[in-house]
Amino acid sequence: MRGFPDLGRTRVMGIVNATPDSFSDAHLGDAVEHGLRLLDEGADLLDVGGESTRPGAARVCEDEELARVVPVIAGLAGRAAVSVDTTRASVAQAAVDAGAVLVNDVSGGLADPQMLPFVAAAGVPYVAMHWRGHSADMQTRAVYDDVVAEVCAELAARRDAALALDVDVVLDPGLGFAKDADHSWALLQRLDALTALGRPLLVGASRKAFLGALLDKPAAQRDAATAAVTVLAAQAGAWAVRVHDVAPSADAVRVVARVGS
Ligand code: PMM
Repeated sequence: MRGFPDLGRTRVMGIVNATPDSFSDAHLGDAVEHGLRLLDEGADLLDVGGESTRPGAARVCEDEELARVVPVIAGLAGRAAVSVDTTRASVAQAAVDAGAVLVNDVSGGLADPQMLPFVAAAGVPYVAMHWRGHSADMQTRAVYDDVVAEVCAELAARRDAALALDVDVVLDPGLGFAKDADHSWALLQRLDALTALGRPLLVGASRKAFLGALLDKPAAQRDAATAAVTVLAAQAGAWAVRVHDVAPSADAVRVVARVGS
């Protein structure tokens, strides 16, 4: 991965949601301070997003998304490796201009045809997540005969589209996106099938509903389960995990690395 030397362990990406309506934690006014706290707790990079992607969420307009993320990225870049969580090429462009070194696109390039050409031209690494449509109605697309095979095939297509433009691409199964709880568990069971796609893997399970459904716990009480998923991801050789509560995952990836995966 260009710009991301091997650390000998899974990276921890700390989530900085510059949104008023994220499902489990929102930081509009204090996003930079929140990001710096996550760095202190051991985050290797910070993922700044301005558009909530929780199931059912309505889209924010481009101007609003830009107004939310650009100042936060500018405030964190230089102090941290920052990624931008966006499906819009225009927002990715403004974020990279403000210092972002990675573009995290939950649509894997499907929402905006300009996204892959932009990251190719900019030469920034790119996360392509498995996606079947915007959050407003994505759960109607949670229909699979074989979720592991279908997610792998759809991600392979996004991988090939990125590689055709020489984009350094990370793949992500998109837990909870157009997936019910059983689909997310099935994918976690088969992280080997995802790493077999031959690209670095990012896993985002943090505080998601499938953890809450298992444990009957609200989002604020799902951090221990999130750390358990971090262990599974690290053991599977994931490149990074994307989490709200950084400290437990920062410890977990070091424990797994010490034992050897
Ligand atoms: N999940 C969310 C947002 N962005 N990006 C990637 N690459 N993978 C994910 O699983 C993912 C993501 C939703 O969670 P949030 O609203 O807490 O940020």
